[in-house]
This record gives sequence, structure tokens and C-alpha cells, in this order.
Amino acid sequence: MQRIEVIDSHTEGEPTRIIVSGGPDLGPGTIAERLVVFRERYDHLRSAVINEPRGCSHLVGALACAPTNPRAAAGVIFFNNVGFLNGCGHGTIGLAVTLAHLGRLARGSHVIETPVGEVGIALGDRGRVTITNVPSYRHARSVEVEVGWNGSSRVVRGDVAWGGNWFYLVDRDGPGGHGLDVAMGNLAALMSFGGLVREALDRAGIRGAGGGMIDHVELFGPASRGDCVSKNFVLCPGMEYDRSPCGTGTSAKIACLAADGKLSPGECWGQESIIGTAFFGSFAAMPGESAVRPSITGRAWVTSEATLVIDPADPVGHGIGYTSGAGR
Ligand code: PYC
Repeated sequence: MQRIEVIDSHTEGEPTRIIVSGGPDLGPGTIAERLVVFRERYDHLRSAVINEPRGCSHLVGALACAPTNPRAAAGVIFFNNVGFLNGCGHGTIGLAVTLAHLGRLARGSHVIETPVGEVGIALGDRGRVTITNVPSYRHARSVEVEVGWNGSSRVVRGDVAWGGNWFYLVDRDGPGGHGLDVAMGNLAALMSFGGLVREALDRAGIRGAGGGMIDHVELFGPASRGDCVSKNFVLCPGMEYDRSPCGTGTSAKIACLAADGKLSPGECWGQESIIGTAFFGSFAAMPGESAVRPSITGRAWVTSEATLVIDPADPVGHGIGYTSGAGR
């Protein structure tokens, strides 16, 4: 029997399951190198932790690791139902609250080592955490892609931006706007439109810098909350939507607003999620660089402490439908 201890939390509605002990030994490399080892040798454990019958498709997983960077309080590798994530804002907020719950992190400022760089965290009261994300930037503005929708073809226009993952960001209104109601009552249409946009981007060879796959699609609409400027729907890889406003997605949005001169350094951007929760973000300019450094504030709560048991005789012990190498 293999036993893996996890702590579950949610950040503004989006769940994170963090392996706190019993995870794979990934060796002494950097966090980015250890991600490769995880993917190549232990993908069955990713699936076992996240997928049914132990988990569910919208759960995001994380392995808390010892950092290699002496300034970092912890290292982390994020994964989901189909593979590994570069970064994860809601998950980093969940990690901070989980480590505090375990008595491994004191209130105050710390550094977390992720596969895509250092992320700062400021752990406050009652589960409130501010992350200072990796440098974020708009890679390409007003990129058009043809999408088949409701029996006809239409041109969608959006920005390609990096916020720790690659995003394609589309406004509701204006030329190339998605035109959909960004509301829970319209979830089926948002999911299916987002999936078609992602497929169309891939088919058209539209990528982020260095050929990075655009695996997140972010659709915007007007906010319902008075303290937010905008509401989003974020389609994640694995055909699941983010219940939170998505930390890396809000960072990508902030980078686009900064590039357009629509948000000033330090000015607050309230981003409402599809379920009505919110992140509050701002950015600091990076002198001499086109990237900005976004800060995102949200809250997380621990929801369970558990030991996962994997019986080698269990035919679906590594997740229903798991096939070797699925997460590559
Ligand atoms: O908060 O960055 C985020 C995130 C990415 C995927 C799910 N959540």
C-alpha cells in the first residue's frame, strides 16, 4: 500500500490538493528539473491524487517540496487532471494557507520557488494572502482566429499574454468580442466556446513566446460586484473552468491593461470570478522591461486533511481511465 498525505483547501472557490508527505522523491534538481522527473517517472501518482475515484477533474494538485533556492520557504509543483501547470496563483495562495495550517509558515513575507520563477507571498490574517507573481507581459495584441460557432464561422480577437501560464484573453464587446453572457447560467456555452477557441488557436499555430502552448482561454464581461471592474470565465487545460478569478489569468489581464495604459502602477483591479468571488490585483513596473510584476490578493481555507491509500491491486488505483504517460 502506498500512503500519501494531502491537505485540501479552496481559494475563492477553486480547490487545491497539496501533497505534504509521502510524495515521490524527485531528486536534488531545481524545481523546474524536478517537474520533468515528476512528469516522466511519476505521472501515475499525479493521476492517482487528482482523478476519480479519489479526486475530481477540476481539482488542482500541488507537491510541496524542499526549495533549492536558500531564500525560499518552500518549492511547489502544480498539476491537474491532464498534466502539469507552469504556475498557479490560486494554488500558491492555497499553499501559503496550508503551510500556515501545518505550522510551517509564519505570518509575513516569504518566497516560494516554482518551475517558472520566484513568487513572493505575504501571509496575512484569516486566510488572506497576497502573491507577487512572476514577471507578466503581453506577447501579442489583437490576434485574430477563426472559430466555428453555432453553425457558422466567426473571427474572434484577443491578446496573448503570460502571467505564469499562457492565456488568450477575449473581451465580450467590440470587434472580435465573444458576445457571451459571462454568468453561471451560461456555463455550457462558455465551456464549449472556450474549448473551440483553444482548438482553433492550436490549429492556427498561434502560440506564446518560445512556442509555448496557449492552454488557458479567458473570456471577460462586466462585473456584478461593486468592488470589481470585470468578471471572467477561465477555461483551464483538461476542460475545466477556474472557480476563482485565476491568479495567473488575472496577472495576464493586468499585464495587458498595463501595456494599454489602462491601469497605472499600484492601482487596484478587482477581478470577479464566474462564481462571484474576487481577486484584487495591482502591478509594479519593472524599469527597463516591458513586463510588469503583478500582485494578487485572495483568500483560502483548509477544507480537509486526509491520507490517500493506493492499493497496487486496485484496477483504477491510478485514476479512472489513466493510461501511462497521459500527463506528458
Ligand atoms: O490561479 O493561476 C491560477 C490557476 C491556474 C489554473 C487554475 N488556477
